Amino acid sequence: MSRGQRSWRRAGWSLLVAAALSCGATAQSIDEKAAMNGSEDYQRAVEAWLRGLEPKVIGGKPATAGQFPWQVSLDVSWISDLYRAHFCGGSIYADEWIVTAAHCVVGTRPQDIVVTAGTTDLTTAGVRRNVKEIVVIKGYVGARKGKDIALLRLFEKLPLGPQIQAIPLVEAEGFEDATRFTVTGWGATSQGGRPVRQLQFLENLPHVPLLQCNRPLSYDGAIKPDMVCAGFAQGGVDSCQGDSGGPLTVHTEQGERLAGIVSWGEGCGQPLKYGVYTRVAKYADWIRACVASSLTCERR
Ligand code: 4AZ
Repeated sequence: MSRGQRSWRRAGWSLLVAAALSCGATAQSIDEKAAMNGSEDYQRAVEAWLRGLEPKVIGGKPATAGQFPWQVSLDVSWISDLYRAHFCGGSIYADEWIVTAAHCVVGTRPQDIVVTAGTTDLTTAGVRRNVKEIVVIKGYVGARKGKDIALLRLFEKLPLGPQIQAIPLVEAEGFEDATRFTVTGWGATSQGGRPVRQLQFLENLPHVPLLQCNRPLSYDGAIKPDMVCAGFAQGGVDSCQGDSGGPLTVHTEQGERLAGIVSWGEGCGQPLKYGVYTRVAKYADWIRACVASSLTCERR
């Protein structure tokens, strides 16, 4: 490597470290001076650690039956292999209403989707329901532009019980810096991987304030106020493809509350590329209006 290349690399590397440090998530465990200097091998080791070591995402754990009774799977209705049919997640808002991401269902007809509730294992049928109506919010154009929210009205009510429960929406639109979320899904456990059979959960996922998520090395201003970011600066732990539409929850004194919907991100588990979620509290009035009268709420 030439001297010039080396100093360029060093500058880029310093930026990465500076960005990671200013993100705070690694600040307690990183020695700033030591990370910026040191031999190339030293730097390589720190860099590998900062980058999360493995491109493996989620780093989640398998859920037990009834642990996330609001989680549903959206399945392609005409694929009989339940595992292969899974294409997105969703959350039970009420016995006949599912909250999901607009990007999961836009351009899809109700008869193309079946909702599976009451199981953590995709290969176990649980309770299945056809969809009567898909309500995509007015103004939705693409997940990266925001408004990534939709509702599914089921043909028949779900039988609420220990394994099937609705989750209330979080009331506050904002979150403390120290908020920790939980995300669940059957999505890929590695970037580009296949969905998994057993529902996975990831807890203690740090909230990432909008200002931080909008920094140049993260999303450089693309994060809108109706999005929430969550994850670690060093990456390695994240939601991924197949988790979309599913719940990001927060623990409150009253119990678990729906805080977000898995929406998008650049890759999965990449350093500084946090997971991006729909900020559900911004749409609480819209959801209530649709549930009261789906024909008159603002829909696409
Ligand atoms: C996706 O492609 C996707 N890391 C969902 C979530 C994330 C990235 C991609 C967040 O559906």
